[in-house]
Amino acid sequence: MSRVLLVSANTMTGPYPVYPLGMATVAAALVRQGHEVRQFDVLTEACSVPQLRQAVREHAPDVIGVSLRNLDSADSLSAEATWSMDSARAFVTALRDASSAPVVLGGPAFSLMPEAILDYLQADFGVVGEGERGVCELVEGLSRGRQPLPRIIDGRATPLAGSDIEAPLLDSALVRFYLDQSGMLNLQTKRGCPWDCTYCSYPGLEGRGYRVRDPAGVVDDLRRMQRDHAAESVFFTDSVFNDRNGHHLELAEAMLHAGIGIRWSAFFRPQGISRQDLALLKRSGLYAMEVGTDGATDATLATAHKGFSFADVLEFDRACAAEQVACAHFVIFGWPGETEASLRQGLVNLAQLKHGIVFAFSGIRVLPGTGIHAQAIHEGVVAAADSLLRPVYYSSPALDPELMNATIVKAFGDRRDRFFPPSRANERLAVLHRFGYRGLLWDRLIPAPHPGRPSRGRHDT
Ligand code: B12
Repeated sequence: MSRVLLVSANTMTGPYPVYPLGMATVAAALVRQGHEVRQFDVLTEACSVPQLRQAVREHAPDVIGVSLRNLDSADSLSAEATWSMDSARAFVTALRDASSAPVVLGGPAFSLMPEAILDYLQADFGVVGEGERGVCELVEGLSRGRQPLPRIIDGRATPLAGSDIEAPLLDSALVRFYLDQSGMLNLQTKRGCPWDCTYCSYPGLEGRGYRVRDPAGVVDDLRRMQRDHAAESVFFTDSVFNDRNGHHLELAEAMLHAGIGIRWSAFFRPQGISRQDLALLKRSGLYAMEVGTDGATDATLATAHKGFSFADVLEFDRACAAEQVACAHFVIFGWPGETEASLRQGLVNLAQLKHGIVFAFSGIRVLPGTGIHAQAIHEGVVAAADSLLRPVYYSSPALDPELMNATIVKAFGDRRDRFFPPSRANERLAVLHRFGYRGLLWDRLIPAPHPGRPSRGRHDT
């Protein structure tokens, strides 16, 4: 048995503070193997280095694991200000000062550029991709003095079956903090993403094949969240919730059958979802959808390899309006080949969305191994050897970024349901938060229906 201190180093609070689910999942795997685990979240401790040192003194760990969730905001207009690797380095330095235990890194940010982050943070080991097996292997190897241990273990090499995905080990003190801050917990119902969107890191992080959890297991976790923590709302963190095989519908049926009654939200793909599907999902507790629309014209959707057209997006919008489910479209401008004409067409297209909020991004965060990365190297935007640790953005050379940004600002005007840059929404959400509202909050910004249209009903969060 080893003593393991896990540290979530995430300091970001926008759009709301997110429960450190990765750390909780790794904690569950370690506890199952008989290790003694303490979970420390820098955010709940006001990012205080002295508190971190005290946790090290109290727990006297044999191994320290640090979970790295975000590199930066992935929004070109706020990325530098939100770059998280310096604060993560300060936490690792503090851990090293306070303890001689080896430091193991993991988490989605780490997995995107492991070598560069391991070097920058001066840590000892890292696990890329899913962490359950890798972290247990390392902790056991270290306790047995096994030599040499690999500096980086690739957790994706031997992926867990869906049925073996751990239920997270939630920490009551952390749960209280996050329920107070955001009113919501989170849970993963499957891993993997089969889509091929050119900018996206998700298939690289979780693999391309779906690995689905048994709906009964998910229902058990939800029940535990209700029973032990009085949770009323949850975000399913799957890369894309509506999968082609209908697992999401089976899960909705299971939640309904079990009478769970928890309110939930997730990421959706705006395609292949009928009104009946939406009605079922809504009956099971769905109240709002975050939609990976990404492109605003057929041309940019094709460049992004989204596999759907803007007509699909409009059909999805109509279904959401008819079923009264709030949705937020995340849209990027600046795709390869984007011109002033395609930008203007995209803005006209977005104006046709009657029911949803739009968050628009300017340029695309270049992440290793993505199609946009190859394009950026090809166009000389980045050197092939660039680690991409510091935020780098791709934006079409055929469109001046300042003109693009000014055109988006003008098109959105003072609409309450259009946000550019996306960080503008955080200010609005913070106001709602101060008034005591909890939840996603953007769903409260959808304008009331016009007279003569059917009423939407309230989306209580
Ligand atoms: C769901 C999600 C969201 C939801 C979260 C909702 C919620 N209530 O939880 C929302 C929409 C709010 C969101 C927001 C943001 N997100 Co997000 N999100 C995700 C997503 C899809 C899943 C994250 C998740 O929970 N996975 C499930 C858990 C169980 O997995 P995990 O954390 O990866 O943990 C596993 C491993 O990483 C590893 N591990 C984790 N910790 C540790 C520790 C150790 C020691 C070890 C060994 C292993 C290990 O083991 C775990 C179990 O296998 C990922 C992409 C992806 N597919 O991973 C992006 C992702 C994490 N998000 C990202 C970003 C950028 C953001 C935002 C900054 C965007 C923005 N501008 O608002 C914000 C930040 C929010 C915040 N306050 O921190 C980036 C982060 C990397 C980067 N580019 O910087 C990702 C990777 C997507 C991307 N663009 O590449 N996000």
